[in-house]
Amino acid sequence: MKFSVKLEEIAKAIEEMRIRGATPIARAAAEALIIEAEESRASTPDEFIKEMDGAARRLLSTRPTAVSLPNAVRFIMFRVLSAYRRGAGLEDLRKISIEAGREFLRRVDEAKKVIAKIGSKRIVDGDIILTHCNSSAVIAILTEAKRQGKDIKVIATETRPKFQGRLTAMQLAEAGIPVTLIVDSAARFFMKKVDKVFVGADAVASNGAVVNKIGTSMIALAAKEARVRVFVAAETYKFSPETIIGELIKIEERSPDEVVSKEFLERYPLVSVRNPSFDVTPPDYIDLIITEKGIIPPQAAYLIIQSEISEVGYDDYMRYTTYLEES
Ligand code: RI2
Repeated sequence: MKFSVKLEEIAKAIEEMRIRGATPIARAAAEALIIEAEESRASTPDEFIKEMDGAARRLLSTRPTAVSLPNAVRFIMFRVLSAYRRGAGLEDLRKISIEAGREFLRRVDEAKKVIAKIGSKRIVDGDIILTHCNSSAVIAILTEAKRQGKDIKVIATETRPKFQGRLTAMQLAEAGIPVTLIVDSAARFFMKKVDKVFVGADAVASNGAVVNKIGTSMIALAAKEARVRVFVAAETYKFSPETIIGELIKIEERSPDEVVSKEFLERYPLVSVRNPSFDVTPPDYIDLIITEKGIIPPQAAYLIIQSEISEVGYDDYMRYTTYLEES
């Protein structure tokens, strides 16, 4: 076996969406790599790297769209691989992996707090806010606004086919925020009553396009028509470095079983089902992106990616991806 049973369990949970949401997925990946390093029985640096690499690849194979996942893996693996190339010993490699994982988790938690603070400033007393799917970043912003004493109401789409909108409704209700749950196709019907749209992101491209739960782009379209502003809450680790060299973000397509039963499809062989999990909202339909580094217009996404990369240097940042492609 190339990696541990525990890592396989986490990978399966991500695949089956028992762990879901771009940030929880990234956190789980970092935690999985920490556990792998802590519990590794490798007896040489080569063995250790092989095991960590196997673990990283398994995690990367789980869900293709949320860029937070490869960014988490890359954050840890390029540090480990750089140390390996410098000739670090087994215990140093283990320590570096664990420390890098913990550092990533610290950044994630800090980013969430800062985004909640910055985002909540955009909400005023009496706002009716529409949200789609279940974004932990958006929930953090809304609950922070409530904590500040702002009287807000939320309209939450149920988010077919997995109904993550019900989670949103539950979480907001628990925070004391009144929520109206609507079917996805009612978004335009209610848009006249909405003051602001807040959604999360699974990935942000260098041109400011936002990849988020399927249906987001239709909501953004309806919001533009109704002159309602659209805010996207996205930590900087959701920005895709590959998009600056023209790579496209892969849109996950999930099983038809999430939409209709197997029996239905067997009974009607002429019926097929398509189930893309995400869509792309062009930058023209987004007013602002809220990151932990500040609020930016979508057109400034390129600068966020550049500053992320320049923290460590482009070559190092890309090294792990290149490494994967080479081997
Ligand atoms: P946070 C989710 O994807 C939704 O699309 C949500 O908007 C996005 O991740 C961001 O979530 P899925 O895993 O990182 O439900 O803000 O397919 O929690």
